[in-house]
This record gives sequence, C-alpha cells and structure tokens, in this order.
Amino acid sequence: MDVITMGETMVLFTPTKEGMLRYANQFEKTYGGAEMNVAIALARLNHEVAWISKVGNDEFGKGITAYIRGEGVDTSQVLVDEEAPTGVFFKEIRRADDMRIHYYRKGSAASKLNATDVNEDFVSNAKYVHISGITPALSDSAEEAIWQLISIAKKHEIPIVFDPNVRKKLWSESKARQVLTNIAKEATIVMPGVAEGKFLFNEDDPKKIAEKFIGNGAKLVITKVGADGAYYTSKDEHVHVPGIKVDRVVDPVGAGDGFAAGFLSGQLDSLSVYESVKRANLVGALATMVKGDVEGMPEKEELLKYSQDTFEDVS
Ligand code: KDG
Repeated sequence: MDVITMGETMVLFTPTKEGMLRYANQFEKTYGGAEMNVAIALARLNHEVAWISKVGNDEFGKGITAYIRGEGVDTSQVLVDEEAPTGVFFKEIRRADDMRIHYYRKGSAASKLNATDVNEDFVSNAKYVHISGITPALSDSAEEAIWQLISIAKKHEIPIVFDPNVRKKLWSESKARQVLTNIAKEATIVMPGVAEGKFLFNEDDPKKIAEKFIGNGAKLVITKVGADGAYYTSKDEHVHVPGIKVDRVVDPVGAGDGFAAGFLSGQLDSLSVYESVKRANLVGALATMVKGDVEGMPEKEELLKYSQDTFEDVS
C-alpha cells in the first residue's frame, strides 16, 4: 500500500439552493469525510491506498463502502458496527462565500473505532500513514485507535503525515489543542493551515508556525496559506510555493484534503518537495472548482494536462 488512512465517512446532504438550511427542501446526496477525500484523490492519481473505518449496518454504510471501493480504494479494513448508525452531515450554503457544516455524527459507527480495529500486519506494509485530527475528536476509543496506528507506524518506521484538521464543533478547544500537539510530536510531515497554527501555537506567521512543529520533532512542515499557496519548511529551508488562481470557488470543502493527496502523490512519484507542493496546490485548487468534497479531484491524466500551463501561478 502506498498510503493508509483512517477516519469517518458520512453521508453528505447538500441543498440544491442557497439560503438557510431550515428552508431547504431538496438535497443532493453524496459522501464526505476528510480521510476518504484524501484516499479517493490518491486513488484517482493511480496510487494504492486503503481507508480504515467503521460504518453502520445500514443502507448508508453499505453505500459508503461500495462507493469508496468503486473509486479504487482498498476497503478490506472497513468494519461494520451492528448497533451504531452511519454518520450524516449537511452543508448549508448561505451564500457562495458562506458555507456552513452541520454534523449528525455523535455516537456514529465510526466513533466506535477502537485500538483493536487497527491491524498491524496490514498497516506495516504502508509507505505512508496519513492521520487527520478529525478521527481522534470522534471519541476516546477512536483516539486510542489513532494512537495504535501511530505506534504501528513508528515501530515499522513508516512516515506519518499529519493534517491537524481542527474541528472545533467536535471537541473542546483545550482537549483539541492538547491531543493535536501530542500527535504532531509523532509526525514526520505536518500540514497545517495558518488558522490551525494560530489555534495550536498562537502564531500566524508560516515560518513561526513551522518552527514550532519542527521544535516538536517534525522533519517537514507545509503551511497552507489559501490562494497564496503554501510554504514548506525544514531545518534548512523555508520556501514559498505560489498558489493557483481559481476564478470561481464553487465549494471550498475538500481543498485541504486534495492538497494532502497532491503532496503525497508527488512524493510517491519521486518529485522534489517543491514540485510536490506545486501538485498539492493544483489538486487543492481543482477540488474547489466543483460542488462536493471529492467530485473535483482530478485523474492523473487530467492533472498532468493542467500541470502544463492551464493555470497561471499567483505571484
Ligand atoms: O476536509 C473536508 C471535511 O471537513 C468534510 O469532508 C467533512 O470530514 C469532515 C469533517 O469531519 O468535517
């Protein structure tokens, strides 16, 4: 396996019209979840990727597993919880630039993930383990599952790529800060956004944010700065990689996941860090141009076509 990730996928209902969710009466049903988004984006770029999770023994759980398998992601480690339901979330599109998220996921099947659900033999063959800060926020047992995944990755010297993905709706700020900084200490590569640097370390300068993570043990920090692209920082370098100009952002949700997948894809294809971050910016930008979490993630051929000259760099 090139990449293994673990987390919750939910059924996503998106109103067909803008406005308050209370007045919406028609919805499109798709699927969403940060780790799934990363997995599908990687599969579209021809990488071997597995998604570890738990779904309910219900129509939505069956639909999610079939969908993700159909996208070419390994679902052999997806378990079924006989009692808890599959989680659901809604988008509320107040205006094109005001997108809100409403979760119905407390006590969901994925929140029942626990340390025994992580299979060492399976994980030990991965080239990268991708961890997002959403999974430990689901429940205490899901946090234990994440620590189990981390300890297996460490034991087998598999680099851990960590996206803090702060979700304040899921846990208290103090717990989030404590757990996410502890996980970051185990990560080889960390990919925060500036707002996450502010939340975790009260810093908003990309260099200072990166220095905090590097001081905690990370080898490489890639700090996302929205339309301006990203900075990558190691002990010896701090480099800006310009962003991609997007004329019209249709749906920003999933951009960070596309970014993570684009970077990993570049590394798996033996690109330099600079070129990998460029690919990350491109996949992230493409994700925002289509409605839905994963619908805009490009296939490999499409990505290579876009990489040539379709987009201008933002200077
Ligand atoms: O990164 C996109 C996710 O935020 C979205 O898919 C929903 O997983 C989700 C979450 O927990 O917010």
